[in-house]
Amino acid sequence: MNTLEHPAVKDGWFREVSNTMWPGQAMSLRVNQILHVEKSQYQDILVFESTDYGNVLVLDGVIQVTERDEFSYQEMITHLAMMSHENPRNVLVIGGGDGGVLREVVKHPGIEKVTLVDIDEQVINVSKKFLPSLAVGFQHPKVAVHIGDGFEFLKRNVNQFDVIITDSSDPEGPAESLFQDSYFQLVSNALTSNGVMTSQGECMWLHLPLISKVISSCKEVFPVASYAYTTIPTYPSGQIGFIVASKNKELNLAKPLRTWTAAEEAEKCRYYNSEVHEAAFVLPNFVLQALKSS
Ligand code: SPM
Repeated sequence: MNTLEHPAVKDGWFREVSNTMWPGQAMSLRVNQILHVEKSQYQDILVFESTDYGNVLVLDGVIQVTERDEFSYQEMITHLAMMSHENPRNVLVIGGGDGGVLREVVKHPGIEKVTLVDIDEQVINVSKKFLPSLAVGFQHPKVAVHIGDGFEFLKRNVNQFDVIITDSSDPEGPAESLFQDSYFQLVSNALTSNGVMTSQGECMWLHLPLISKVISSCKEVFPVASYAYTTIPTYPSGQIGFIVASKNKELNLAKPLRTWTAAEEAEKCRYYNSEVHEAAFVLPNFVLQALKSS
């Protein structure tokens, strides 16, 4: 009999509460069984099987992925950047320990190397066990894994990567440094001349001051930077954004430089296509207004 317990699971429901990041609201998912509970060196790790969203990975009480809707986030954070570069060969993923972004990057046949840097090896191990459809990304022969701090890794790598994807958790916890001004300078230094980056960019319904600050930091470093977003039912308010920026000053981020055929799009992706790429940069007025000063 499974006797695992976790403080965020009560009466058969998981509840995602954060009084600082999304006060007064909480996403709940019905739990079939708790699969894994652990305190790693960096964070609290919970994996449970839900009744309707497949297996769910939770770090420090915050949903990172569910098997049912993860494709929306992983495809968008990856292909918004990859399709904005003419020929991405060397790619860096910071965070992304579940492997889902790797799975998406290697859908581009021109890839020569993908390096993933995650601080917490236990997230990778747990994902390999409980999220095999994401962790399949680790099996690709062009993938190299480095366990360590992404911020420190960037300091040692200059002018190396065509695309850098920062698939982080939220700024409260081990990912805090990945939202700082100095982080984006390091990302820029590590990119090649027309390099492109995407970063987990938080929710426009909840975090506009943070988004505005991050866009403003990126605009100091990159000639083009913008906010784009996707819909996803299990992130707070059903929406999450991406900070997209490039060293290519001619680039219109909202027009992909490369496109797949409709047949390729249908075969490779469940969410991303070239029209969704363009639409992701169309922002409502309250967001435009808030980002005006950034
Ligand atoms: N590969 C997927 C990892 C998920 N990384 C992003 C997780 C964000 C979770 N918090 C969302 C809160 C939005 N404000």
